[in-house]
Amino acid sequence: MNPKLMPPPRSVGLSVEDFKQSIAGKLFYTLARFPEVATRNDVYLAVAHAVRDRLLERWLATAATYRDRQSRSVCYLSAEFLLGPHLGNNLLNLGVQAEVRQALRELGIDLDEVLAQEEEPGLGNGGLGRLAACYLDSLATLQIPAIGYGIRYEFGIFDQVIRDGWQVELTDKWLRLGNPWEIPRPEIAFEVSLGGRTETGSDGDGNYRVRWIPERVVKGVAYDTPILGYRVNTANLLRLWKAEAAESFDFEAFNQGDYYGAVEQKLFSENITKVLYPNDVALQGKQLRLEQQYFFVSCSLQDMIRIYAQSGRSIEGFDRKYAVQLNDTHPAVAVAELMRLLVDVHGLPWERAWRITCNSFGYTNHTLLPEALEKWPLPLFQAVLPRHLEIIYEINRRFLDQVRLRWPGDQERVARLSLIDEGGARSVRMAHLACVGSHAINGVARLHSELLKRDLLHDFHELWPEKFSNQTNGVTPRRFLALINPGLASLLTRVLGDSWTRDLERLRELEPLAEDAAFRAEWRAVKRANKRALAEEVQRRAGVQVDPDALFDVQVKRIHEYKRQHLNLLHVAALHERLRRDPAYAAPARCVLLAGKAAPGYRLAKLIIKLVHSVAAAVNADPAVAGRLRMAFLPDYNVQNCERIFPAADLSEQISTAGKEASGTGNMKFALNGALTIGTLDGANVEIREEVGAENFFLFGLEEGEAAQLRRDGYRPRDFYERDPELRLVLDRIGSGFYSDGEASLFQPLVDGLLNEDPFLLLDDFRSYVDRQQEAGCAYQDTEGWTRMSILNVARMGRFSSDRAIRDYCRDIWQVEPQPVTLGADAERSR
Ligand code: F58
Repeated sequence: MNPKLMPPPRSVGLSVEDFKQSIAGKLFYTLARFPEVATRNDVYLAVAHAVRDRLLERWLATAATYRDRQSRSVCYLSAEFLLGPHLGNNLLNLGVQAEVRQALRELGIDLDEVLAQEEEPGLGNGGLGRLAACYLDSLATLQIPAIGYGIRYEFGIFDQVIRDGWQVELTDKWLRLGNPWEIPRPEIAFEVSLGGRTETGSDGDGNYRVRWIPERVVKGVAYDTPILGYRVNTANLLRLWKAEAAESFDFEAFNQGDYYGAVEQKLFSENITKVLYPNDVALQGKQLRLEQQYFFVSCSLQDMIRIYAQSGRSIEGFDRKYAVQLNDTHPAVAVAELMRLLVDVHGLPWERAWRITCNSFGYTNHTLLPEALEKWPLPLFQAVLPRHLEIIYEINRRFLDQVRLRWPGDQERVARLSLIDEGGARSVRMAHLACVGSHAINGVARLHSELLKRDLLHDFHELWPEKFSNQTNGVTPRRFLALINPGLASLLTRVLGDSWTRDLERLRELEPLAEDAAFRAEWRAVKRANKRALAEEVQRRAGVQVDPDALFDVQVKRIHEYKRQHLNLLHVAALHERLRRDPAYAAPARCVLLAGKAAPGYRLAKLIIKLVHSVAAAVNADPAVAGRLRMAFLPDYNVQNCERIFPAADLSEQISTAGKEASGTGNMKFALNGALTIGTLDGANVEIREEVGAENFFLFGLEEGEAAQLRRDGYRPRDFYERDPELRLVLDRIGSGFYSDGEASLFQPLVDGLLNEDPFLLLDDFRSYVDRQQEAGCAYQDTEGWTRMSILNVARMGRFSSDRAIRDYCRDIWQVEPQPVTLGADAERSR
């Protein structure tokens, strides 16, 4: 760069005065607004742009550092990144919260109002997308060269509103008021082919070549968002692709002057990145979804090759330059696409291309549920990606030769391992493609990784045990503690210093303080203030008044049968009845809170939301339990709304059927904010309980092995109903219209499902759950004891930082090293 064109350092300084000047300047020169007519959104945009300038400086320095050092980089391929609001997080990571608050105060503006103005990018469904966002935060904080690659959906996860207790979905128009955090890069664009057919022939040297003659071509344009690490100069890149019509595609020739046809083509092209599929588990084989996956994967791989080519090195070193991680199977078509690029486009022989491909990829599995495993019907795959299907057949042919060598004559094994499912309607198994094309395969919690090896990927594990590892999930302590719980954060910093934000194991030094009565009182005061803030929000957003001194019993996550929100409801109904019958019943006042979205086509999940509202209405209106039991559903659970929830919870509900939740990450966010867990031995709960100590965790329910045994023996849920009068009473009530103004049929499908099949074993676990809930209630009444447990929970959560997870990925799978970034001397001086 011409040094005369460098921005003057003061324009990106970090003092109060610098920010005042920048914000006023942005309002005028970027947004073209006089202060008198500026709306709240204008002010938000001005602040965001001022902060973004500071990120850009670090981002450019980071890019220059990586380029000069030719660093090995992580490329994290994910169809979802659930980032949450940027502004607050960037202020925290930049270390300028106080300065910007002060600058705004001097300008007569309240920072909290500005923060509330931001519309979050909801480009993910839940845990998987949020994990990707936590990992980006940790990669930048640990100064690891990394690029996140994904899709710039025009409409993210729908907004949830509740009408008459039912979920209604509204489109998420998150870009409506502009997105100041992204930088469009029209010059970084790639063509992506779709459909058509292939032709074989030979090149000038007589080599066999395949040519793909596509039916359609779309263009992917890069939109970049800087991801700043915590108190470091590293700002990594999140590059999301938007689909546009390809200019080079000759519409005139194809459409013979059909102008409207050409415009229609444009619309079809843009459709690819229009909307996020809002399903959290069950996948439908929709053509557009396959197109989305291929589109972003192809753009990303072409971009990696472009960046690498700038170093002037040969494509053969691709796998030394990049560690490419597949976040579940959604980007797994990358295995075939990299082969196509290396063989068809760059002319490498198959064997060399295959070695590069396998060395490059790692695959993370996030689910064991059969309905979530991606399979594409062959005719659909053939229609969208004809060349890739050929490549997959060739990968499969060579792979199955290996299988036959290892297990001669074992035809069943061959059928089980094949990339093609031949049973019924034939389909491509994406998890198998990911396993065969990766050198590393991991689950996301210890139990999950064991079950992967034992069940879902058993044959792959027998074949390649060395590929498998476990990488237990983690969450970023910056957003999920420092940012959302400033009260607790400042207490921690006062007693531990501030290093815990980067070294979460430091929390262990809290342990002795659990015995300090004065500290416990401070701890409670923080929790109490957080509960008061949540109580106000519950009143405002759900219209339910709750007492901040009650036990806050909270379950927030996607609504799904395996997560068993309805088990929670069975407990509430049981507790309701106990309190009605026995006014002296020994239990603290309890406030049960739920939140979460249901997939729009998932009828039973939507019925569970309706039941939450119906039970809440009955409980909240019953004078017999006034002041003792309350219940509310907070609509539109998202990253922003969780901010008030985790810091205020006393009891965290992690009650999935053992063996069904791969890890969970909400469980970590609650515990890190001082909630105790009531939970099953599922996902990462197992490891959380190990860390915090069995005596500080309310365990209930069958273990995974017992659940499997019960199913094998023939599970009869109705026996439990008949044997347990309390269970019978609550199920009868739900099924008889007690909670639905006498409309008995409303919840009948739910009750029938439980009595006849109960695939998630609620009725079996009900008794132990209710008993543990009662214990938790009693424990809460021992205020000092509860506080002690809360402190110990937080003190022992260090392991669940996403920093630990990322360090482990770097060591075990990626082999990448930190590359610290320094800012130019001028910029350093302006700090
Ligand atoms: C989640 N998966 C797991 N999938 O359910 C959870 O246990 C785990 O903690 C988390 O991943 C992170 O590892 C999940 O969120 C999705 O949302 C997919 C989105 C795309 C369609 C299929 C589900």
